[in-house]
Amino acid sequence: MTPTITAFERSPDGGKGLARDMRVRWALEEVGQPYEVRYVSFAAMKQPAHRGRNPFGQIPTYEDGGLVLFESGAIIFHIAGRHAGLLPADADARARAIAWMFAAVSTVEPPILEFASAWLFESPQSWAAERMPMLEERVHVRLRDLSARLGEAEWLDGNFSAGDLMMVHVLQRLAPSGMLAKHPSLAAYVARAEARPAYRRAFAAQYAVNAAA
Ligand code: GTB
Repeated sequence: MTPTITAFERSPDGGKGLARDMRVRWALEEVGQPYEVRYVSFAAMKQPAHRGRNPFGQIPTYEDGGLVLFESGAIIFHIAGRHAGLLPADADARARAIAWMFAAVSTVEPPILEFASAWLFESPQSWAAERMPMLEERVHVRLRDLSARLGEAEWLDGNFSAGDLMMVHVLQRLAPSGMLAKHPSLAAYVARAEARPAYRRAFAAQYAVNAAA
């Protein structure tokens, strides 16, 4: 059965890969699984039909037969569990790759989201200029540690995995800020991932829809 995912009818970034359906498209491309996309407007996301897929009224979601999933990390974990290519066969290596998936969403992403939200929405506030350096430094702390662990390696733990996929997409959220450039090994890590054919196909698919809108 061909799975169906949901994505923004019109992505606020114009389809430049920042919305989280990109993670799911990318994972599906990595494993060679064709998929269909149901495009939803902001209004439709909050309607009962979509809340049945995601109680928080958000994208992405994933449907396959009777299975309906939300949360990009859970969706990627599900895809990686059912197809070869995103998680190692060796049990210990698999556990480490899964740890990187969690690290991406629960250790690295929170300060990035805090920073990105402040940058986008709080700048008119009188206190914003005082708060931003603190938020920026919290991001740099994580990036320095991640960069130290990555070292000269191509990927976080052996071959490219779902852990890299999640981490790269989390880091890409910093692209508009230019902060990643201060960590050249991470910038190169992201660029390596973006050069993957599966990433390029996923990006092109998301971009095409938004360019046509
Ligand atoms: N934890 C959930 C997951 O990982 O699946 C978070 C899902 C989520 O944040 N979804 C966002 C959403 O549906 C889209 S991805 N927002 C609509 C709403 O809440 O009403 C976040 C996102 C949106 C837009 C950009 N952008 O344009 O740059 C980047 C990221």
